[in-house]
Amino acid sequence: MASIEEQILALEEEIRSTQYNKATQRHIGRLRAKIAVLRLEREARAKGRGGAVGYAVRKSGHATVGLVGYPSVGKSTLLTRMTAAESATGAYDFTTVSIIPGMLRWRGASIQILDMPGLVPGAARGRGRGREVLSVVRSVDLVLFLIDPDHTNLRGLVQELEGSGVRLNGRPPKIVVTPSERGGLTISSTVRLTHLAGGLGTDIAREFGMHNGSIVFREDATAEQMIDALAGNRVYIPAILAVNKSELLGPAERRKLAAEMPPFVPWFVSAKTGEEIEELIDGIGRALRFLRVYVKPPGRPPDRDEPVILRDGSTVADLLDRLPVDLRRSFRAAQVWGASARFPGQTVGRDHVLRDEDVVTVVVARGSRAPT
Ligand SMILES: Nc1nc2c(ncn2[C@@H]2O[C@H](COP(=O)(O)OP(=O)(O)OP(=O)(O)O)[C@@H](O)[C@H]2O)c(=O)[nH]1
Ligand SMILES: [Mg+2]
Repeated sequence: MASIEEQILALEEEIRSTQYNKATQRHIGRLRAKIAVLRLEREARAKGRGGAVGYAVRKSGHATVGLVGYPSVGKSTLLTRMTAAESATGAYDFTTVSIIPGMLRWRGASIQILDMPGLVPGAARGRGRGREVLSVVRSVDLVLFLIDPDHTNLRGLVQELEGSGVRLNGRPPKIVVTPSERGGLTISSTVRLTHLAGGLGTDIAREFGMHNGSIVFREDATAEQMIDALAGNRVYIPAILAVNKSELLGPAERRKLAAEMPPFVPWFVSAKTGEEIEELIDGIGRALRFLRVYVKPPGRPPDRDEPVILRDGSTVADLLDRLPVDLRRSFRAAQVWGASARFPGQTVGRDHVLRDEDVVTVVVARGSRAPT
């Protein structure tokens, strides 16, 4: 019996050598599902051996960014340039043996940047501390890919991340999977499924050992998306790209490189000269989609100097988590002014989704002390 690794490689080779068309769609979809299942098994075994512990990285700040790139592209030098961290840099590969955090301030938010060991091809299979690095990548809020003129294979980096269950710049598919003990399998959808026709949906569920329960599609999902929903351990992380050592590149070389990178639009930076570093920091800040929310004590103007920094999609409940505990306990409602309010001073509950620059007053239960 071939090892898990050999089985995965054989299936990947089979996919590569099969022409994709209507006749082979179902077969290829099933092969993809088999690979996904084998990868889950590989992860489970690595965990059993204690191989996927990863680094203990203490997160701090309002968001965490992971610097991902091949060895020697200048990750550590860039981190030092952007932050106050002292990260070892050297002319040799693999100077970073552990993960070095640095801190960055951007419009009132503090952003933690993690300098990680360079990724090598095969990282997802555990090469060169790859598994540890990838387990940290899974926990970041933004991936900053860094390439340089000698290491331009962005696709290779993306594939290592994808292979470990990271989905870049995407969102979870609208598929609800509910396994059960018996009763058979029902697959239903609110839209026509054009990618999973001809029994492929059932085949994929079978590969995952799902014979009972329901799978409901709320979008015209691909086989890959269905596999993601069934695997269940996917993380969805935004990503941006910078090209380091850009002082070595002329305008024509930059244009040529940029043309290979879509959908990414790279920043051309130089950790050595400082070129475009401020612009990159600004790009990082914007990609993290922070919200600044101002708390307004009743009957007084909002505190414009000290916004509460939240992330896009945050609710009143997330805001309360940042406020003193007695406010959280005696919370009765919130009043909101700004982009998220239907009218100024709208009364909302904990689930209300806030927007940037909102002003919020916490209304406390009668008898509690008014917030100060
Ligand atoms: N020309 C040029 N060299 C740079 C630049 N940034 C870094 N370097 C050099 O590139 C080499 C590698 O830099 P590091 O910062 O150690 O690279 P790294 O990506 O952290 O490497 P690992 O930690 O081994 O993965 C060093 O010799 C740096 O001086 C740059 O903008 N321009
Ligand atoms: Mg380094």
